[in-house]
Amino acid sequence: MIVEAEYRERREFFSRKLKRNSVAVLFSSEPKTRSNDTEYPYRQDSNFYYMCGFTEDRATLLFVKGEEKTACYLFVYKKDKDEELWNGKRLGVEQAKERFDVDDVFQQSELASKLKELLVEKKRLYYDFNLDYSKVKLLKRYAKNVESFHNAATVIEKMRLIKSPAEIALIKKALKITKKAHHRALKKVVKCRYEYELQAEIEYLFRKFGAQSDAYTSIVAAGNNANTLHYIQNSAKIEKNELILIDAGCEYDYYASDITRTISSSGCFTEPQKELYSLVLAVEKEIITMLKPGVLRSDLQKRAEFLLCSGLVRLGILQGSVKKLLKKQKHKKYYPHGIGHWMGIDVHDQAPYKTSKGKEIPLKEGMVLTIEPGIYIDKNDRDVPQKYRGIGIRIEDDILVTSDGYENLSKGIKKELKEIDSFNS
Ligand SMILES: [Mn+2]
Repeated sequence: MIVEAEYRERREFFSRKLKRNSVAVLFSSEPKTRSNDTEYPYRQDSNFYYMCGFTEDRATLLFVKGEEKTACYLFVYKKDKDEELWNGKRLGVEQAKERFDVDDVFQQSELASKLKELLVEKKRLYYDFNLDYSKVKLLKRYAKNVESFHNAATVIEKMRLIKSPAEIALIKKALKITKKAHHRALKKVVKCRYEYELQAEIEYLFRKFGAQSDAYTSIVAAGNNANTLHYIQNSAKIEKNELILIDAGCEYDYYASDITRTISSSGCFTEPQKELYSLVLAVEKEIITMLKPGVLRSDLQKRAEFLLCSGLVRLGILQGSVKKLLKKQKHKKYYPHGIGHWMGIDVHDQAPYKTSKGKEIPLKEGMVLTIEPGIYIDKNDRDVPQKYRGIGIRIEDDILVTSDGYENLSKGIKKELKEIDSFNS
């Protein structure tokens, strides 16, 4: 759990980053219609959540900075008996005043007049440049005297790069549940006839152990389906002796986990499957050991590509000198994606990879990223020995960068061949 004192610290840090004579506005996300009068489950805007932890819609955070001091106001939707009958209790102004350590709390209906009053005298306006057009229009209507516009999201997303101990604890909690789910998949796989049955086994455990949802749509891809990188239909029949790529992680209290394991439908790997799997696993393990402060993600990418390409040559999938193959990007056909991404409130955490000057940001203590090499060989790829066709493998873990190295937060989710091969026999 993240306590109010930590949210307050974040708001104070954000305030210090604001230029003098400015207003910053952060909106809650809009409910999204699924059809007619039915909505998708509501999820708070990630940056808004990061700044206050408030999960209601129709809320706004407003920062007003003068020459030095900054005031922070929260706007919340009013308590309304009729609305609460349908959609549940709201906090309302009075309780929000008790819960949030802000300078004042108002009703959301007062926002427009407050903005109008404040923006007459302030020169700078911060808001999320990805904001819905309707809200941008509202802001611009009152911003006639504003001289410059700044992206509030850029400031917050930079803060989100480094995770606090409380955030890491939540990611660990999410991973604890995700671990159980992947182990259940391993146990149930031979009994599942369709990909969705396996998906159900995994997601059953997400909910059973209190995760609010998945952190992204689960990928359960049997056989050649694993070669479609974002395969989410999960509708195909599972055949005997196929590998099944499972990319699934739960979200717990707004924090993601992101784990991929590749297991066998029959519980036993064939020789060619073992060869490819061992290669991907060896690469994944070596890249993880490289993690420490100062390292660049592009170095990890290069090393992973070198190792995978060398392995593909060794197995006779690529021919020629590794150096030349890499130069001509021949390996990209079998490993077309990145080595990993930031993770946190979002599974692909909205945090920068480069500085404002375009320089790559090196790893620092407190960052959390995934490491996820893979090999994908299409069933119709005639350039590859028959025995390897139709196999897609990815192995992914979630890693915390520590002061002198790394901590594998998803350690213990089985991935060694001896742990997952013949698991059922
Ligand atoms: Mn990932």
